[in-house]
Amino acid sequence: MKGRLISIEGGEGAGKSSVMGALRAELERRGIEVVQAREPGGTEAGEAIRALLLDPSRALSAETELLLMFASRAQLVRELIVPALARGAWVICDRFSDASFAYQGGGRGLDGGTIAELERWAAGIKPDLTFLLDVDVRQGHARIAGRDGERDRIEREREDFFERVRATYLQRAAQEPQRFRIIDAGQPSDAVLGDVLARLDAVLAAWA
Ligand code: Z5A
Repeated sequence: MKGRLISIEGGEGAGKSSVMGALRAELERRGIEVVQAREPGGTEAGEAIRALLLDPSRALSAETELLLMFASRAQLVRELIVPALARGAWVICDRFSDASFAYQGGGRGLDGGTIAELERWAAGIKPDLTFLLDVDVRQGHARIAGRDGERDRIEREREDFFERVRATYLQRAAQEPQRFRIIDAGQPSDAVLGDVLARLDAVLAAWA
């Protein structure tokens, strides 16, 4: 593969949207073709799966939820990510497989070995670089509390669920320090974006 895959992870209200925008602008400034995606979703089939996954009126088992996350991912990888990487584009993805380890593994308590097997079989690729936007659960929640519209199926989970999600993300980052960059996302936006771009600069220098 000629391109690179960069994922952005974190809990609710971590600020992934603005980080995605800043990364895209910086990479394009350097003359790199950027393709942006989100999970679950990012393809026509994936967006249909997303609607099912987030619909608060659905009662899904944890196993169904996990399989649907990977169904969406399998489609995204084959339809969008691999073709983009093959032609040399860089893909920045709002969440990838680490989210399944964090939410379905840490949050729901599903077996990490099963998730790793699905990652190998259904996704087949891992990000080259992952920014983990780490924010206190209550602080992140407060940021999105004022949003219009009802909360989706996963946002309705209790605080302890999101504490386990956060802990699992941090555990994964500790296990793979060469891939992860942990960003203190509790800071004001300007500081968060500054940290992300500084870390990106260092990684690009190492990859050059
Ligand atoms: N999920 C899963 O369970 N398993 C999987 O494998 C995958 C996903 C791939 C996707 O829904 C849900 O699916 C998600 C995980 C689960 N569920 N949850 N909960 P989504 O894409 O709709 O949800 P999200 O990814 O959590 O998005 P979010 O809550 O919107 O988070 P965000 O994108 O990081 O937030 P934001 O839109 O960038 O910022 C939120 C607000 O905070 C906004 O008003 C900003 O202006 C404000 N903000 C951001 N940064 C700051 C700072 N630094 N200071 C002050 N205010 C800030």
